[in-house]
Amino acid sequence: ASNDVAFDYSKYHTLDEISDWMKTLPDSYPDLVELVDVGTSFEGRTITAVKFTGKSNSFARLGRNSTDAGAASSKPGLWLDGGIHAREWISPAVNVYLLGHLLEGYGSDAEITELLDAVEFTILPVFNVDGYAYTTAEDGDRMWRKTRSTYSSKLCVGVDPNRNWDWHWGEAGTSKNPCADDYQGPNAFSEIEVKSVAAYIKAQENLNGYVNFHSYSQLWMSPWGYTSDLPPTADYDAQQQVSKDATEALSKVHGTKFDYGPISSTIYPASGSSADWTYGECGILYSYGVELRDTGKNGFLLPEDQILDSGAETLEAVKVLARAVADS
Ligand code: ING
Ligand code: ZN
Repeated sequence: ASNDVAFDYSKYHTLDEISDWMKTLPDSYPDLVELVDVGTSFEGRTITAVKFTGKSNSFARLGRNSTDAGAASSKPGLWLDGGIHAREWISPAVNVYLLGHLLEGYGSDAEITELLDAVEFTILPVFNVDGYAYTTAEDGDRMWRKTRSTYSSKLCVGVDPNRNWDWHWGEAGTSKNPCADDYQGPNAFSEIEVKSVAAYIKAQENLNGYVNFHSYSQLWMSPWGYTSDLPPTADYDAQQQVSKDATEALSKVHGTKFDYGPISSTIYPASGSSADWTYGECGILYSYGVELRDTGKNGFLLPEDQILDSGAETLEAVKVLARAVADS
C-alpha cells in the first residue's frame, strides 16, 4: 500500500502514542484494516487490536487475480499479541513493527501480499494496557510486570496475566501470593483484560495460529506449560516443525539464535498461560509463547537500537508461521 503512516518504529513509545497511531490506520488503509475494541482494562483503558479484514474482499481484489477468495472470515486466522507483561517493551515494539510492515508491504511486497490474502491477521500490540502505562508513568515502575488490579484490602497490586487463563489454572509454576510477580490471581480469568481477550479469541472460529510475545531469552515455545507431558504426537510434531522452521528463518536475518521446544522444559513450568489456553481450550494448533531478545545482557531494558533488527528477524519467523496457518 502507498499511504505509509509516519511512525518511528525504532523507538519505544508510550501507550498513548501507540493508540493514536493505531487510530490512524483505518483511515490510511481503509481497504485493509479495522480496529477492534477487545475490552476495557481495570483502570478503564481501551484494549485495541487491529484486524486485517479487508473491506468487501479487497485483499483478493487488490492483491491477486483470484476470482473468489470468499469472505474474509473464511480464511484461517493468525493472532499476535504483545505487551502482556508491562516491562517487556520490545514485545509491543515488535508487534507495532509487524503491524506497520505488513500494512506497508501489502501490494508492494509479493510475499506479504500473498500471506495477507491467505491468512486473516489480528494484532494486539499492547495487551496489558494499565501495566504498560505504569512502566512509563512518572510515579510508576519501569520493571512492573503484572496488571494493576486491586481487590478488597490488598497490600499488593496486580495479577500475572500469563498465569490467569482458565486452563489448568493454579497448577505448576504459579504463585498464590498476591505480592509475587507470577501471582495467579484469586480465580481464573479474574483479570478483566485476560477475560476480555480470551472471550474475543474464543469467538474467532477461524484462528489456527497464536503468538504471545514476551522478552527476554530468545525462545520459540509451544504447549504445554502446565505439564511436562507432550501434546498428541501429530500436533507436537507439527508445532515443533514450525518452531524449527520459524527460528531458522529468524536466525538467517541477523544471526540471532533462538531455541525452541515445549514451554515447561524450554523455560519452566507455567500454568494458566495464554498459549496453553489457546491450544487446549480453543484448539489453535500453532499456539506459541515467544521470548524475544536478548539473552540477558540488557534483559528487559533492551536498547532502542535493537528494535528494528528484532522486528525484521521476527517478521521472517511470523511469515513461516503464517504459511503454516495458510496451509492448515
Ligand atoms: N516469560 C514467560 C512467563 O510468562 C512463558 C514465559 C511464555 C510462560 C509463554 C508460559 C507461556 O513467565 C516471561 N519473561 O514473562
Ligand atoms: Zn513476559
